Amino acid sequence: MTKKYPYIKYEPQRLTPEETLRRSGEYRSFMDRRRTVRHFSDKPVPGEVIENLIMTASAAPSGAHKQPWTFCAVGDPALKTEIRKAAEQEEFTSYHGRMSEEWLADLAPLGTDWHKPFLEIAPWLIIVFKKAYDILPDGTPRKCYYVNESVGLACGFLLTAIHNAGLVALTHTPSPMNFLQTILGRPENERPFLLIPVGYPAEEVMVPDLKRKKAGEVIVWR
Ligand code: IYR
Repeated sequence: MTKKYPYIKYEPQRLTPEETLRRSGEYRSFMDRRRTVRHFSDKPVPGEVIENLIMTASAAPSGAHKQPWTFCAVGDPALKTEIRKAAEQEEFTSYHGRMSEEWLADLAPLGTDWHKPFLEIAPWLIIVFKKAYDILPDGTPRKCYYVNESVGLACGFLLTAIHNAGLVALTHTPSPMNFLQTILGRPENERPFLLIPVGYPAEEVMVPDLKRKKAGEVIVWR
């Protein structure tokens, strides 16, 4: 069979039903232990680890396989300080008027405010950019599809990889975050999507006492 766009053979894992049940349960417990963490250690994390995490994220599916993402890995202390200053400026304005009373009340249990020390303490900041469109080497613009869905999936892969590596992360969304495009010198087609500090957890870590929804609240069987 000749095809214009040939397929290659794929060898998926083939598990017994027992293995499938066991592994799905183990992974459920493993992921249930993941928590968003705001208290980082400044213990270094090798760039090689960060590359592994990012390339795991980059293995996510994407619309028409456009892989419409760029991950900026920031380890330079001066750049982290610059990002912290700019983020805190925006966050100060948000917490003092831009966010609604309802929003502030919803955030109260999380104990967040405009101070963002983790942006300097965490050894790495991964800034995920989404590509609104692609630019070919000759400058021609090319469309990307389902960009938010694709980049959201990549971020999900990234968070699970971080958890699997014994590291912690925070999905931080300073808003608005156009300053990241400027500070990091990214091109016009790249828009900041998520800022993810990554590192080892601090000696003592406190997290809010949140409850996850039960199966009956999130699953509808038909
Ligand atoms: N971006 C702000 C506010 C914030 C918003 C949501 I929605 C959160 O779940 C947590 C925080 C901040 O990072 O503090």
